[in-house]
Amino acid sequence: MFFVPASDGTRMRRLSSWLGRLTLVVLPVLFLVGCSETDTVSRAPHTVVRISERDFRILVEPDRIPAGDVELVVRNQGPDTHEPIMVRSSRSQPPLRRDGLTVDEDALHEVGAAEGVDPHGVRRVRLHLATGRYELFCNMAGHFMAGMHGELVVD
Ligand SMILES: [Cu+2]
Repeated sequence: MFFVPASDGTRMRRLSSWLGRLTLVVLPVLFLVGCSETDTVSRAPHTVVRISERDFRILVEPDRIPAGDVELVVRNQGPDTHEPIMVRSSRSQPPLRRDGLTVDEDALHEVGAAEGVDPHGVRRVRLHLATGRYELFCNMAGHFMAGMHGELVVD
């Protein structure tokens, strides 16, 4: 019969607790490295626009940029999944679908989208934007009405 002496069990517990602590230290470091790397992913000349999503608003920074190549860095900081869509801005309020909860994207001039950005997820969308006004909104049911929209002006 084989049995593990008590001291080995203790050693294993100590090892696993040490590994647990190491994971706690290493993971945030990897996360930070990952973030800083993703912010400098491409060296091609383009304007980076940070789009931060929370429940329920969208922050666009900067909200005024020159025309040309653009990289939208969409960061979901809320607990819900979001689906930001960028359209050419019109003077009127975007039309709603029959459900009354989502915007009728098909009736708009969509220029880009990041579908289903999970909580704490980051999505990058490369676009070439001409001069004009663009509207960003989340088209998950009810999110637009709850305030998830923002504007980007391209000069
Ligand atoms: Cu949303």
